[in-house]
Amino acid sequence: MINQFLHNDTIAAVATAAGTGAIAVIRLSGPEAISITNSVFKGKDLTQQASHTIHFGTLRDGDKIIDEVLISLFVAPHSYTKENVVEISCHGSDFIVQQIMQLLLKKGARLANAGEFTKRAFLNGQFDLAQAEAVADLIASDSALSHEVAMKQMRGGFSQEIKRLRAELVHFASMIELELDFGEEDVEFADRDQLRSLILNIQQIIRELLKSFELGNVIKNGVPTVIVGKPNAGKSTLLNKLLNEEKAIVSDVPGTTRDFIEDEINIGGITFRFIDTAGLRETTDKVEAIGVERTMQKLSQSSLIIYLFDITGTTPEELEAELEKLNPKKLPFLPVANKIDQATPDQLAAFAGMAGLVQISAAEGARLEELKQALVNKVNLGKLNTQQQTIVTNLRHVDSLNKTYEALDDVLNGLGLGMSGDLVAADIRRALYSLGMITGEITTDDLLDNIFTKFCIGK
Ligand SMILES: Nc1nc2c(ncn2[C@@H]2O[C@H](COP(=O)(O)OP(=O)(O)OP(=O)(O)O)[C@@H](O)[C@H]2O)c(=O)[nH]1
Ligand SMILES: [Mg+2]
Repeated sequence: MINQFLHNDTIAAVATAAGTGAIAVIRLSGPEAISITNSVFKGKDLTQQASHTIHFGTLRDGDKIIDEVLISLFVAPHSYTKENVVEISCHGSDFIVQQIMQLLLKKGARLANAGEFTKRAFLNGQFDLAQAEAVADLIASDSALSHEVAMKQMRGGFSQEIKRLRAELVHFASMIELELDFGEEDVEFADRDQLRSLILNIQQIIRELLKSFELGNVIKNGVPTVIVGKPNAGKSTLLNKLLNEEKAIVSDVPGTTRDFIEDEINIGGITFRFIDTAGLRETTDKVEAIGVERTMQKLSQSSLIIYLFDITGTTPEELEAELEKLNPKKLPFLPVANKIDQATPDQLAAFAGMAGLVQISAAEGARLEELKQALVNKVNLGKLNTQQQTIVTNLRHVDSLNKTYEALDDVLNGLGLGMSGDLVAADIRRALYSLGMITGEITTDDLLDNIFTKFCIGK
């Protein structure tokens, strides 16, 4: 599918983030990328230069010099998009960048849409759809693990696995379709037992991939960790300490926090999304009551609960009862005793033997490292081997895998009932269709729009 003229317009966009920086990069892609740049460039004749070369010169609007720049040339098909690509490195002022952009648009370039460079790269066969999506994940990656998983997907690990499954199914689909050509003669080219065991095998692999999404989701989106407890337990104080920022209001008035407040931090390579909530109590205050309601909602949506209590005002029995009441669904939780700085030796001793309990002073920031370690242990990514295991991180892929699985169930049922080849073939094709959606062998305009508009402009 290599065809540099698949798109006949030339797109341009700023590839670096807005704001003042040392340099900024403007990128062009399309048949006229080099000639348009050349028309405003004073230096060597860019149309005569080899691919992968860099040229110093000035960009001019008529006689006016806009900037001194470096031009990187990538001649089709040896570029990210497989089209002619130019990258202009200019000085990082928004004003200069806008002047250059206007000049390029005046000379015939079109402003690129979000993700359009990567979309062109995909359409021109540079990589498949799952790899293109990984480019966005890579840009968004904010922890060692999310980076590692995105990098692996971008380099094609996940795609290989899907393509292998698909190729095996294609083989059977074509054998069955061959039978259909023979019509009356009652031949079986596709060995039904072999087909059945292949499908069971593929389903097993799909189950593992789907299971990996639990982790994949954590890696990509972080672990939603809700901090709950009675009013004045010190929840907001703890949130602020964890974030190292005065994010939530702290006061000695019980019922200070009404809405939930959340932010992310990275602990030991894992992103935790901490959510501070309104303290739990019966209240007649209308606003606070809504806050408590929301706390209960957040509680059911989170993956991990920190139950924070004031050790100076709580007995072990009260704690047990509270946890029982709060967590009927038995979500993973971490009981945390706060205000040990003010606790009497008796109060500390009362909780000393309690398994899994962490004791801290949020106000003094004491023993926070222990708390962090306990959080990491709870998520337990220790078992994870990101090197070997393929991890699904994308909801769209999960959806396609589920649909594939269902279609394969139908194939198995069909085989069990001795259904005719054309019906079995139709179910296999349905499975192929869903699998093909992942890597982009099958695409629709809507699907592509959906994926690429989530990219930033210039990528
Ligand atoms: N001595 C001591 N006081 C603390 C500690 N942590 C919090 N406090 C105090 O406890 C009071 C309540 O703290 P907050 O963080 O507002 O408590 P909260 O759990 O968010 O309370 P609500 O938002 O009302 O539910 C404040 O006066 C804090 O300074 C601690 O570790 N030791
Ligand atoms: Mg609070």
